[in-house]
Amino acid sequence: MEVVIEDSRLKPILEKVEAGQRLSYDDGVALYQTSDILAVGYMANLVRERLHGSLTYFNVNRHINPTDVCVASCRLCAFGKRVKDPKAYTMSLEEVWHRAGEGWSEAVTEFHIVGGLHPELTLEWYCEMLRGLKNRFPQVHLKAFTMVEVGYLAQRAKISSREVLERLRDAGMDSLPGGGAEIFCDRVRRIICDHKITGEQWLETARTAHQLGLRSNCTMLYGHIENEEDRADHLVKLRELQDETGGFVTFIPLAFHPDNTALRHIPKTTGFLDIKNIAVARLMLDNIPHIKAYWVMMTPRIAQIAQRFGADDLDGTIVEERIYHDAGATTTQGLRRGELLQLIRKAGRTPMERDTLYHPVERTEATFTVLV
Ligand code: V47
Repeated sequence: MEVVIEDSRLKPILEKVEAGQRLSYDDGVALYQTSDILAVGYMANLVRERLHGSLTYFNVNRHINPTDVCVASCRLCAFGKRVKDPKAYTMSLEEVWHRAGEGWSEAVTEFHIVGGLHPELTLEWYCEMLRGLKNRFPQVHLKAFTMVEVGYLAQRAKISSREVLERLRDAGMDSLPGGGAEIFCDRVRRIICDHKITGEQWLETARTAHQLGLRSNCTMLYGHIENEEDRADHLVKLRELQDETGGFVTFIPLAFHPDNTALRHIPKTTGFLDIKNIAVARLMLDNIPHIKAYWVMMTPRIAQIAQRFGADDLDGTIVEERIYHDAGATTTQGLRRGELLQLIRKAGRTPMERDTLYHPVERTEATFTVLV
């Protein structure tokens, strides 16, 4: 098929994509700089269809955020609260277990568990939470704790991140979500999240998790004060680690939501930038199997279009989302399984329900079987 390329800088990139060759950091910058979204999308779709054909994956999951108390006070975040803030909350273990059971009729296959950096909750408390969830919901995959939470628990318990990961794994943690990576560039990190672990530490913790046999996701926060070079650098660093460990399952580009944050003067991202980030990620991350268009963050409408611009996943039913809604997300809190199916089918894609590690899930009414 003859592709119309408006931006001549993209021609050598198209040749590489057609030949299945790896793109360079400079190619990444050029892709971020161009306005030729159709050419970028054409290339990303080519790669996406090579990998996944017409399938779009989704899962039936539930988010659980046990606490919003956080010592980090990141400028990018509207979710974290000071321990003395009257609006802050921390669930008891019983509440976490009870909350997990709500919405059970949809036969959840994954709990996605993340929270703030609480100065008093101990590693043992988190292990108890995981054990309690596994006892009550043995068939549900526990995708829990960002690399940032792992780093903080290690600091507080005065043990290594490796030991924390081992303890959490032994208590029932099955994999880790991709949050907290933000953008690896120190200059930007100092402004948007200066009290968090460094980019290097995030990568090192992910490396350790993968060495222990745990899989994880990865993310990049865009649309704040980063530039195109910072984004290309972030993707190349993830790609390098993936060459080494093979432990990343899915990449999720996260659009910055400014409301109620210390960076509220920054305008919201546009649909154009959101789609571009999906497509460039698909092209640069040739060794990460899945690119997720997280519908909460990009809206179901844009996440649906993204299925033709490089994405092969929409995330899941979620049920109750706090991090983005505290920062001004206007999307609904959760979607029903049927709504996800409809979005995917109307994009001309074939829906495939998956578990966290992309095993197909087969359903009869409210029961399910993971086909391993
Ligand atoms: O770690 C925080 C980001 C992340 C804001 O692994 C913000 O499957 C935008 O990581 N505006 C949490 N972003 C979400 C996340 C995630 C979501 C869905 C699926 C998966 C997965 C992971 O959201 C945080 C931080 O990077 N974040 N505040 C904000 N105001």
